[in-house]
Parts: sequence; structure tokens; C-alpha cells
Amino acid sequence: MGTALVYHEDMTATRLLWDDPECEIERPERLTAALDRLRQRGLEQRCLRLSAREASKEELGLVHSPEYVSLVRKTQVLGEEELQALSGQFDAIYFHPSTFHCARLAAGAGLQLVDAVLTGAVQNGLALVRPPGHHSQRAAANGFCVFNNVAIAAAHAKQKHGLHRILIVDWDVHHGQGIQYLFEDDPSVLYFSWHRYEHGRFWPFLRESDADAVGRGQGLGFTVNLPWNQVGMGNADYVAAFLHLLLPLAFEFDPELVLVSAGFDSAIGDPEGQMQATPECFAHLTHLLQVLAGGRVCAMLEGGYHLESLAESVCMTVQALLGDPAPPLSGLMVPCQSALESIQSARAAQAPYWKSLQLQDVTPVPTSPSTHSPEGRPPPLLPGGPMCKAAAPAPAPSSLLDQLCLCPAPSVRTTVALTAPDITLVLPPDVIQQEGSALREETEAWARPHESLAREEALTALGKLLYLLDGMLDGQVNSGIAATPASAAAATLDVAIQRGLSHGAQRLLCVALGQLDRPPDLAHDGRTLWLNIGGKEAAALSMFHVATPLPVMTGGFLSCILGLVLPLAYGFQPDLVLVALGPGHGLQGPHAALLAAMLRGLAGGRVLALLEEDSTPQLAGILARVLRGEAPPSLGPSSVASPEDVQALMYLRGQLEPQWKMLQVGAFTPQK
Ligand code: X5A
Ligand code: ZN
Repeated sequence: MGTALVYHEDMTATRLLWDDPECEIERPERLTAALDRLRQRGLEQRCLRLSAREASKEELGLVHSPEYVSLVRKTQVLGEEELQALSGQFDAIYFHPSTFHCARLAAGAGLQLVDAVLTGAVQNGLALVRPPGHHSQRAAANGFCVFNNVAIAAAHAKQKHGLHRILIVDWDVHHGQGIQYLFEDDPSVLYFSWHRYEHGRFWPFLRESDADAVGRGQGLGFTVNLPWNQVGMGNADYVAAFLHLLLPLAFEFDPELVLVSAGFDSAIGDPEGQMQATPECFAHLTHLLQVLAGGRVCAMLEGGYHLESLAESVCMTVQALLGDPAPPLSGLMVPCQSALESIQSARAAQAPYWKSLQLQDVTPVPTSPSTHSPEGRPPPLLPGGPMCKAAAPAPAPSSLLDQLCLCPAPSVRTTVALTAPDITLVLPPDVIQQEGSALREETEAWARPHESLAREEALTALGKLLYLLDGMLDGQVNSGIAATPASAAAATLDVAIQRGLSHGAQRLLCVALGQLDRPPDLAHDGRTLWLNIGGKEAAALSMFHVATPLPVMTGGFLSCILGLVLPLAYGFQPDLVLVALGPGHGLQGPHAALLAAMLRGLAGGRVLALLEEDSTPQLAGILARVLRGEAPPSLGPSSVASPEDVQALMYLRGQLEPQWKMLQVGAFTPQK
């Protein structure tokens, strides 16, 4: 449905006119660097370009006092000395004669973006703006921010579009205290912010940035703060925060719109943040948010002061908004101890207000004392198992950025190789119906060991699947759907795994739904992670062989995906994903779509879905759409997990946490 890019050149006008080491990083080149890179990558050309308009006095009045708006208006005619004097009345602020115009464009850009998304003109978008907004308050400029762009957009979405639930995700490295103050008693706006905090020793030095600030009055539980108490947080820490804190609450909240305070000072290289997350992490964060609110995501630029890192991260965000698969994350996926402690304290503070966090933290799992080091970033522990030998150590920051510049644009093609002629599929545009098939002799050779593949229908289906798989392995096709007779599902999956492993896949994740057993001849070499959802009982036969019953309730299904499937998948870092909906999988279309959509974040989107031939065309259609990058339909308000669902999850977490560190939801802090 399209991605909007809202911009106006005039927003490069405002700049610092005097010496101020604190403010000099907020400069016009931030916007031009981001935009130039988007053009270079051909991403700008793929977006719907919208020229920003100025927000009106009334629109600014949605969150700011009339006195404050007129004060900022008057800065247009002030001389340099007066501007400097006025700027000095605020914390980390400079005014320029063009600031009022720029700040009105920045707020207006957000309004246009929200209007474009909520009228259905586009699916999502990014507003490239300055000055930023999230520190600005009802009657105060603060931290380079003049008008609170995201807060104004949220208020507008409520007032003009009648929305009742808006999620604001603030991934800027600073606490958007302005947004927090404006909505702290409002249950219709869920505000999530992570930020460099260092136990209160980092700007803006506020007690209310800590995890125990959870909102007030009606808004209790609708402010979610995740303070980082150390610098150096990286991809694993950010993804863990999403999986174990933000996303459970977000699904339970069931937003109609997601606004992102998209600051990129939380990325590697930034002088303010001092964090380690690489640009491609923002593709993953964006991708994870797109499963909410039917994919209605509006991102607005906040901070980000390392031009190279900023430009790359902006590109990654836009790529994800466009529906391109996310590049795999680099580095070991092991959250650090300090991050786990922060996530745990935020979960504990929020637990009274969110069902999805209750029942879960019954027994805190003690973590190995060797992961704890009082100073600096603790060295990540190598998880056990042979696959880990393959994982390269994280490259140094600068070389990582260099590498990313060379990263080729991923292929987005999805192929559907369905065999049953009675499935008349309405294929989404650009999804290819595959005609090809592997050579007959080759197909027969693969089929020979399997009795269930002797039938003609099964052989035909296998030939098509092998052809599709080869296309994926040599990069001609990104993802695909294949069908097989139900009786041949297990054998076909077995062949697909063997073929994948022998034709280029280093690590293969297989998510098998329904009655599908792990192929008995599959090697235990750590190259395949077998995850069966639909087993009789929860069991971890090894760290690479996990079974869990299909959750009964939607809430249980969500915690299974967020609390088990994705942590294992992100920890394993596969380069090929097979999802098989086998006999008795019992999965409803929207649930299957959500699973497929989220698994698409792995392996550069190389996902092959295997269906039974008598699956409904609706199921095949919905999977084809999410695999090509469309948002899954929203599940609606989710029921709680059943006690059995919770128990299975808790059991597996206990079994697997020592090897799969991404499963950890928090750290057990020993009592003194
Ligand atoms: C938007 C933003 C940071 C202000 C830092 C002041 N502001 N030291 O990143
Ligand atoms: Zn910031």
C-alpha cells in the first residue's frame, strides 16, 4: 500500500549561531545526510514523497500553551544576542530566526504522515524532521526540541481521527520526558521509552525516567520506561527489550496506530548514546512493530548525531517500512547482564497493570555469576553447542559500518509453488506462481528413502518444492509457499531440510506445527534447530530439539512466539527458515500470518512455508501476502494465556535458558 516520506528542505535552515558545545551536534547536515543516502540507495524513489506543511496555531495548541507558542513565534524577529539570551532560559536549546518556521514544518510533517496513514493513502511512513520533538513540553523547549512533533501527532490522531489507542515507541537514546509528561494520565496513549540512564547520572538527570515511573491516575501502566544503566547496549539487548517487554504489552494494548520517536542516537557510533546497536537493528525493530495496528506505523526523526550511522539507520528503517526483509543481525545474540536487570525491573514495575506479564515471573532463574562484571560491558558468554563455533566475533564498530555500505539490496520476490489445481488463489501482485519443477530423476532420488513419497501426487509436489528451494538458496527468490499431500508432509519436510543443508544453508530453523516429528536421520550437529509446536507436552530433548503444545488461547500463542520461538530464532541466527503447517496444526489464518510475518525477520526473510494441499486458499493467500512484506491482520484484544500455556513456556524456559540467552526475561539479582 506504500510508504510515505515527508520532508521539506526548509527544515535545514535552523542552526546554532554561537558557540555551544552541547548544542552543536544538532545541525542541518543531519537531514541532508539521511536524505542523500536514501536517494543513493534508491529508497527515496520508492516512497510517496510528501512536502511538509506548517502546523497551525490550533494544532500546536493541542499540546502547547498559547503563551509558549507566541513566545516561539516572536523569536523570528530577534537578533542574535536576544536569541542567545532566550535560549539560555531553557536546557540544551538554541533558537535561530528560522526556528519557528522549521519547528512548525516538523510538527506539520508528522500531521501529514498521520493523515496519509489514517486515510489509507499509505500503509506507513517516515517524517524526516528537525528540530526534534520528544523533550519539548507544554510550555518549554528542551534538549534541541521546540514543539513536540510526536505528541502533537498523537493528539491529532485522537481528536481528528477518533482513535482510542495509540502506541508511542521512543527508541531515541534519551528519555522523551516531554511525551511522558503530556500523556502520563492518559490511558489512550501507551508511551514506551528506553534511554541511557546510568542510575540517573545521564541527561536529563530525572528521577521520573526510571522504571518505576509508570504513569498516574487513569494512566497507570501506560508509561513504560526502560532505563539503560550502562553504555554499550547492542542488538541483542534491544531485541530482548522488544520481545520481553514492549511487544507483550503492545499486543495486549492492541493499538490502532504506532508512532515512533525515531531517534538514531541509540545506534553505534553516536557520541550521545555510546551504544553498540548496528543500523540493521532498526530494520528489525521496525519490522517487529509492523505486526501491530495492521502495520500502521508512523516514524518521526528525533535525535541521531553520527551522520554515517544516522544515514544508514534511516535507510534500514525505510527499507523495513517498504516491506523489504531485514538484513540478518551481526554479533552474538546474548543480552548483557545490565540490560537483563533493566528489563526485569521494568517488567516488575509494569506487572500489576498487564496480564501478559503476570503469572510468568514465578521463579526468577539465577544467571551464571560469571556473566556479571561491575564495570563496563560484561563479556558475552558463548552459548554451548557446535553452531556457536560458526558465529564470528562482533566486528569493530567502524568496520561494521563500512561493511553495511556494501550490503546489496535484498530481493523481495515471493514465489508460490502450489500443486493442487483446485486451489484458485488470488495472488497479490508481484507474487509469482511457479511453474518449474526439479528434474524427475533427481526428485525420485530424494524421494526414494521415503515410502510416503512414492505416490505420484507427492512426487510432483516434491519436485516443485525442490525447485522453489533451489531458487531461494541461490538468491533468485526470497520466500515461498509450497504444498504437499498431508500424508507426505513429514517426508517432504525431511527432504527439504536435507536439501537446504546440503545446498548452502549453514543454519536452518524449522518450525513445525501439528503432528510432525523430528526426522530420525537428522544429524545432531547443531545446524538445524527443530521446534515443534503442537507436541503432546513441552520437552527440550536437546538445545536444538524443542517441542511444545499448541497454546489454547491467543494470549498463550503470543507468549509462545515472543517468549520462545523468536528468542530461540534470534539466538540461533538461521540463514534459512522452514515453517511447516502439518497434520492437525490447528492454526487459524491470522495466527499463522503473525508467525510467518515475525519469522520473516530472520534469515534475511528467506522463509519457505510448507502447507497441506487441502489448506484453504485463504490460508495460502494470507501467507503469500505476509511473506511479500504486507502487515498481518491484527489479532484484536488478546485473551490471557491459559495456565497450561504458561506452564509449558515456563518449563521450557527453565530448561533452555542456560544455552539460549535470548530467552532470559530478566536477571536474578542476588540478595545481599
Ligand atoms: C532529541 C535529542 C538530546 C539533547 C541532549 C542534550 N536531544 N545534552 O536527542
Ligand atoms: Zn536523543
